[in-house]
Amino acid sequence: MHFVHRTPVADKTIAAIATPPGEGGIAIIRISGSDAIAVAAKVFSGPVSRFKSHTVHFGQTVDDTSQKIDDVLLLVMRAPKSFTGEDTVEIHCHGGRYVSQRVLGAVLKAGAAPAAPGEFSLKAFMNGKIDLAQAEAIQGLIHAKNEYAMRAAQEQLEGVLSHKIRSFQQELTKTYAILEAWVDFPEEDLEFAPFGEVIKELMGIRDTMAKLYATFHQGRMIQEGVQLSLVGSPNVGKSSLMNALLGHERAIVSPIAGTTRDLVEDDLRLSGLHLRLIDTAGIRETSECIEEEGIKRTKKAIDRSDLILFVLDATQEAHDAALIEVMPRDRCIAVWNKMDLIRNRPELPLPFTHIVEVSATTGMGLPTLLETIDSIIWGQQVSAEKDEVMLTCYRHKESLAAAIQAIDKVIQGLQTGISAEFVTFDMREALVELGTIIGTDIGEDVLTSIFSQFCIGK
Ligand SMILES: Nc1nc2c(ncn2[C@@H]2O[C@H](COP(=O)(O)OP(=O)(O)OP(=O)(O)O)[C@@H](O)[C@H]2O)c(=O)[nH]1
Ligand SMILES: [Mg+2]
Repeated sequence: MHFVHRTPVADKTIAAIATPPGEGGIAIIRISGSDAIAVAAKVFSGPVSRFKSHTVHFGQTVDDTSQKIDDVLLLVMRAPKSFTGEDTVEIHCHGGRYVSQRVLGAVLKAGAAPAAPGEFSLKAFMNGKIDLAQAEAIQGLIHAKNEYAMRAAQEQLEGVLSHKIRSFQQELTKTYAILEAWVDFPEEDLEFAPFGEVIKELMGIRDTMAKLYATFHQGRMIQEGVQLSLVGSPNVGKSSLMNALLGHERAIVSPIAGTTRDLVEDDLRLSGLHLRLIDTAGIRETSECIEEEGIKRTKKAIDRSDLILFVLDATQEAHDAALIEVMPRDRCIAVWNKMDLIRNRPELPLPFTHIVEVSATTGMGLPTLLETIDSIIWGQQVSAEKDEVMLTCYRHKESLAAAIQAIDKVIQGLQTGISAEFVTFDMREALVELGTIIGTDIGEDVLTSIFSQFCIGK
């Protein structure tokens, strides 16, 4: 079993503009590698090689003809106390695109290679400063759209997820060793590890892993936002409700049934979360091709929605029973609209847990609707565990699922008395899958694909 990082890539001094493109107060050019100090010395007016680690210096950057480019601040961070674990120099220049490109140009001319996307983080990973899950958390942090996404990414960066994965690895390794002993000494009476105990232990670990797995849906919603679709028959007031929730006239509203033909999308923030609202075409039997296409899109939107507001017109007696039937019950709120026009809504039994009465016109009932949305997103079980570590990355989820599956096979194998060799094979599989999450057992191709999704300069 090898839980060690691979050997670092061939040492190469790299440089990139680490700040976003465009104009700003300052831009930062980052240089990392064993030649970082020497490269910086060639483009800076002061004696960089004599600068102490973690100090800041004012001076000028110059090109290879000693022409001044810009007044800058230069930061030196010597190995191993830097993000990458290598000698690192940061040059803070004025934030114009041209100025920063000129400084970077001088740095490259002085001997640094242009950094590939994510190469600084890759170096940090290769040098053992962070593991893979932590490296990915940096991306999560950069792309965080809300408070929860930021917190989840920070926890992952601090190693909370990695710690959990490592504890799974450690516990499974113990069992793996016992299984190996069974393979090597099948005739021995292994009293130190009764069969039933081993199975019980494995089931316990499996359950904890499954709990972590279950956080993915929540984690993804936090990370990417919640998709919320407004669905219903024509003219029930879906577009009106969309506009009322947004607080502005986003979608066209009219008394003509079939007004909305395409999906209309907009963003809404709700208690720190990012909601993607989608207004859809009213669903009804139709022979008109444009409307038919709209309805097809509506059905797709239902499939990819985290939550659906199923809107019903409270002034109508007849409702589409077939539509009610196909609504996914576990993620649907029935919304009786136009309650300003009548006193009591129809006595229609609906198969949904959440039923709310509103008026898109007067705004009545909207606060209750928002509270209901909020409570479903956070769910009873989740609000209690808001601080628990959460899976936010698809790659981690896939690996964890594969690990759980492998453990299931181990448990099954033990229960049916399959040969110990097969069981240890599956056990090894589970450990490898866990390893891929934090990067202890991972191929170069996977690494390249992960880090290439990073921004240049990170
Ligand atoms: N009185 C009242 N009228 C409403 C309310 N909500 C919507 N309406 C009216 O109902 C009609 C249809 O509203 P829309 O929002 O266009 O309905 P829709 O569900 O988007 O309709 P389609 O896009 O055709 O499927 C419009 O005339 C709205 O003004 C409400 O809460 N109260
Ligand atoms: Mg509409």
